[in-house]
Amino acid sequence: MSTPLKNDRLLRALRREPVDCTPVWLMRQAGRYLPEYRATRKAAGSFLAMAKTPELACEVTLQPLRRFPLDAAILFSDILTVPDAMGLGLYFAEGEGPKFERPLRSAADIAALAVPDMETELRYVMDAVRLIRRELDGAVPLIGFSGSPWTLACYMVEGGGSKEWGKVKALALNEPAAMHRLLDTVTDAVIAYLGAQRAAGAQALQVFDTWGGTLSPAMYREFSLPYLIRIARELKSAEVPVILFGKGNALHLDALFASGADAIGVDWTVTLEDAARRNGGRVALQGNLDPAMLYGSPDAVRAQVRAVLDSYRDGNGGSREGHVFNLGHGLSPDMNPDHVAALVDEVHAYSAR
Ligand code: 1CP
Repeated sequence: MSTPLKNDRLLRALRREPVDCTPVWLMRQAGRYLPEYRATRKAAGSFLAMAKTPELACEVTLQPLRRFPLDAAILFSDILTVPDAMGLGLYFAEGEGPKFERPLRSAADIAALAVPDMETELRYVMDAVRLIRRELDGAVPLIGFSGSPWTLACYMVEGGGSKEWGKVKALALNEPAAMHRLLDTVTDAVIAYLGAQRAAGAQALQVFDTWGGTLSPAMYREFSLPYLIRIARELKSAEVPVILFGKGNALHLDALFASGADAIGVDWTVTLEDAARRNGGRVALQGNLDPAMLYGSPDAVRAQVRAVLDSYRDGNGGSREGHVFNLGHGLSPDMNPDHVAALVDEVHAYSAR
């Protein structure tokens, strides 16, 4: 368990310590853009069978690392495992994305929710973390993750993905006490879930607030931010850094920098120069290449990578320390693995000091 890391760039950058080059990992680095992922998924029969079988989750976690010299592995799982374990019944309708059999429909549904037991109901996740750590054998750190309370509540109330998130926003407006009760229970579950992943061997933790940016500023400050802050504070530790990623969080960076998290992940709607300047060296920054840039040629991808690296340096007093390179959101199934290879190579080559 305590094998020293052969590559600790990610953890050093998250602590804002010097590194030989900027570390890089990619959101959804395991996924359908890789033919080997599609083959494993086909053999498993479904996404959920893959996620719930530790050997398969381990296999797909390691697939992108065999292709690219990435500086971290991210647990292959999903944010919706937690509501599934809370009894909502996660399933995937073919070609439709995740859905719940029993979405939350009333204050009574919310009052009946309980924090699941991590080593029974979510044991398959913890077993996957332990197995991946063993298989990685210290090559790179393993990142564990969870959805943010607001983002999980979105799916739990809607029963699936949505364009408008009308049901969950109506609940927040019409029954704010019930909404806060839901967010409180989910926050307890997220803290227990991330704490259990850490105990099982996760070496960094990321919270995905994918839908926080759909809220108006006042609603974000009421329904997303306070719960992110509670997670960051309660999981604060010297060894295992916490990254808060939020799509569309640019408006709230000052509050996030003061949240207690070790690092803030940003999307591409803010320049890293601006974000780094506002940060003033308080936390590490992660991001923020627009994933659509991967549709460009490998040379175009390389130029965009250099621009992101330089933007961070320009806002950080001329220094590249404290930056973890990533996309501003996840890779898509139709992206070309050769372009991903160019991205990873350029990050390391151009940022080498
Ligand atoms: O068909 C398939 O093979 C399933 C596609 C898929 C994959 C590859 C889903 C269903 N989940 C995942 C894996 C996944 N999900 C990871 C693996 C680790 C990695 O990054 O390599 C992670 C971190 C997630 C997290 C996740 N799931 C988020 C937050 C991050 C983000 O992308 O914003 C969200 C919102 C989900 C919900 C979800 N699960 C799956 C899909 C297709 C979705 C999105 C649905 C929607 O758009 O509402």
